[in-house]
Amino acid sequence: MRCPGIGQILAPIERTLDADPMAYRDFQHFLDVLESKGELRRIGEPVSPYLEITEIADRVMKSGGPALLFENVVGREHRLGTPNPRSAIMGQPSIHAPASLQGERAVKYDFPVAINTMGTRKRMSMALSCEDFEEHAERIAHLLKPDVPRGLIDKARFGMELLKEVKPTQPKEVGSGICQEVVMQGDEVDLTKLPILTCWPEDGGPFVTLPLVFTHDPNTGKRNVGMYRVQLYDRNTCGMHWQMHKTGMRQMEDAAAKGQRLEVCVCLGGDPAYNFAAISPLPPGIDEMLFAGFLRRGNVRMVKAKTVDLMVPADCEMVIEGYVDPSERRLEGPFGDHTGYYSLAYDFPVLHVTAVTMRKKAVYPATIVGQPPMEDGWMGKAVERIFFPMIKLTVPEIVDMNLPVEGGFHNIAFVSIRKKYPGHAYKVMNAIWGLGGLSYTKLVFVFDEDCDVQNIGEVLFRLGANCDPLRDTLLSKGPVDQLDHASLEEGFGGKIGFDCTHKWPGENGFNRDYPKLITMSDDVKAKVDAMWSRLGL
Ligand SMILES: Cc1cc2nc3c(=O)[nH]c(=O)nc-3n(C[C@H](O)[C@H](O)[C@H](O)COP(=O)(O)O)c2cc1C
Ligand SMILES: [Mn+2]
Repeated sequence: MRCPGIGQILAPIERTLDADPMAYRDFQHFLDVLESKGELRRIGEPVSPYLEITEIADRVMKSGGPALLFENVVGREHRLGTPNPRSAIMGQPSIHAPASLQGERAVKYDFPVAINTMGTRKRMSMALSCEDFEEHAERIAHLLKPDVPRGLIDKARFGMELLKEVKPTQPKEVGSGICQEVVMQGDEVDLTKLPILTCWPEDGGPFVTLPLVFTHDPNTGKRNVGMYRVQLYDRNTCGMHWQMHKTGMRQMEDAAAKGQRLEVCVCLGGDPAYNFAAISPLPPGIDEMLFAGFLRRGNVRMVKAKTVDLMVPADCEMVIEGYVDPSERRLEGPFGDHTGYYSLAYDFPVLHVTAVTMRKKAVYPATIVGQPPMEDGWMGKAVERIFFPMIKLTVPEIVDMNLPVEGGFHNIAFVSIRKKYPGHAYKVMNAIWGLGGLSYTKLVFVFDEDCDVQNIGEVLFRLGANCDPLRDTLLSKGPVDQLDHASLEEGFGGKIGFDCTHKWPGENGFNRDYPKLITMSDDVKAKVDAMWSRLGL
């Protein structure tokens, strides 16, 4: 009998790996799936992208309602112009929300607006092609900490599992894509034709709120994708809001050092996994499109942009191509932000648009941010859960973690730890202040492992009961979210950690007996468990 060659053994496996992903073909496929599961509502009522979509979406987001597809978007021409930096300061009248709309032309937009597509745990999970987004946390944990395989068969199986997880993640270049069915260049470019939302009354103008901003590192050529809002200034000029700590800003500075412009593609839509990849705090140098491929279990297909040397996902609804000149700045904002306040207007880089490409019958994807909870709260929760295994890799004593949605992404962290030595809580606080996106956290609360940090009632009980503010706090300082309006300076400010663990004898000057938490003994609990059904309670 002839033994099959390795090629023959691998061939069927290769075929399965190359098979079409289970992921969405494109954004409208995702909308179809949402609708078929009763998760999307079409709205035929005429509604304006100027504030009205926000008011409807805000009510629906706050009550855990469905995704919305506004099919009849009408309004007045976009109000554009130089924003007034003072208009977002409390009590100042705004020049952007004139009481009268007289004299402005009515517009019927050609594009439906989709919003709140990821606004519940279920839809955020659907956006990541899974039943619940914890599944991706488990996949990552498995990749990071595989059980050491023993024996040849186990090793081979583990190799196959690894291959299956990693192989489909490489982005793949293709010759054409729906995102370029329609191409507008030069004078044909007119972004005011898009139903870009003016979200809140004091906003400095319309803003693209779900943008996937593609750039290349001018030194290494490596791709970056970040979600940085884009303000519409006029038909082909926009504000580019990459903040001081973000990769887009780094790459623009590197381009400046080389005396170059930085080319940019702002993509909208595509598999919703791209949104998640763009906001993910990936380790430096990890390609967001590779990560998106991992999430959707199928490679992202990329096409060459028309006027810049960048690749964009073929399945996008729309692509705005252009460049940023690092020497140029323009007032950006104010913008009703995820902090729940208007972020004030500041100078930011300017995006000059060279082309807009889109599919025929494109849908415009959007979100709004504002006082939590909002749709982005679920995006943030998914980040917290999916990246938790990576945090545990560096700080393994962390048992669980909760960044409450009310604290924005950066204000508050509740962390439980397996305490093993005096001062352990302080080690963990400092670790958090040194970890990627977590480093912006202003208030860190550290608890013993038996505290359920997902339960705010328990958190408050332990905080109040175990903390002496004089002894059990640590003041520190460091980078904070650039949007934080309360910090000492823009992007820099104070931090405080609370040690809410039980104190050990001698720890940090504690020299009394520490009392025990009241709990019932196990044998009595078991006895009561056994009689419980008879008690009729
Ligand atoms: C809805 C939403 C809007 C965001 N807007 C901005 C923004 O305008 N500017 C910014 O710097 N970061 C913004 N972020 C956060 C970044 O997308 C996030 O920090 C991302 O990880 C940055 O990627 P980078 O590390 O490649 O720069 C936003 C996040 C979300 C969820
Ligand atoms: Mn990045």
